[in-house]
Amino acid sequence: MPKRSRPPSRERWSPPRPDTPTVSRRGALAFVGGGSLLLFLTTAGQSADGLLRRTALLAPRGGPDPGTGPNGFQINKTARYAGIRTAETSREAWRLVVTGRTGTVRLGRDDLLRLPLHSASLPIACVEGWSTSDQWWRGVRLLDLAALVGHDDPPDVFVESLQRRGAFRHAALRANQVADPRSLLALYVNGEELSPDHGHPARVIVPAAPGVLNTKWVARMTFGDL
Ligand SMILES: Nc1nc2c(c(=O)[nH]1)N[C@H]1C(S)=C(S)[C@@H](COP(=O)(O)O)O[C@H]1N2
Ligand SMILES: [Mo]
Repeated sequence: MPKRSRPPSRERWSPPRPDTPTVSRRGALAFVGGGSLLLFLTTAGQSADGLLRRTALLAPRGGPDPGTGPNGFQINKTARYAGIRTAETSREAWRLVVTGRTGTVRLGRDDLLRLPLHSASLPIACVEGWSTSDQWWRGVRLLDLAALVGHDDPPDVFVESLQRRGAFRHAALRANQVADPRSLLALYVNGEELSPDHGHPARVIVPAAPGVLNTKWVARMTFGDL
């Protein structure tokens, strides 16, 4: 186990949080369509989320319909919930700080776009019990970012978000996850730039891993045991 890795199951130990507004909620509301049940659902606060997740039949999850939401599929935490400010995600302000064996590089969005871009069709599978169908991601391979800082043989990576608080603001990926050519720092999904709620300007997407490892609003990546 790498020093800083966090077991994915940690998600289950954390207290319930209000996922406001989740797409499941919106999907459910669209279905319910009005009346007192709607009022109850919108005012019940934290507990409503669990309730709505159990009424999963109301909000398509998985299967051919990826649900509704920005970029065409559902979200977990919104940018607003995570306290992400547009001033820090703008093209001018945002820099990805990548550290590894040979030092640190700072890459703006335009720098990333000059690197080879690759696509991968991958779902998001949350351990809370929902998953999307495959989404079409496009971005820079994690193994290419590792190579930029001197790791031709990809090591573990510790990924940190712009998000300042919350258990999911960082994640550790194992070397084999970094080495997978489908593992991306995604800049686009489904042919569009990532929406703020899906992690603009950049997020991690890796195959066959719990959604909690797909860190949104990435600010920093540290390769290897430093
Ligand atoms: N920074 C950050 N990244 C995050 C999270 C978060 O709360 N903060 N939630 C994670 C979890 S638990 C899941 S399931 C996915 C959901 O991605 P989506 O909201 O784009 O569907 O994002 C992951 N990345
Ligand atoms: Mo999740």
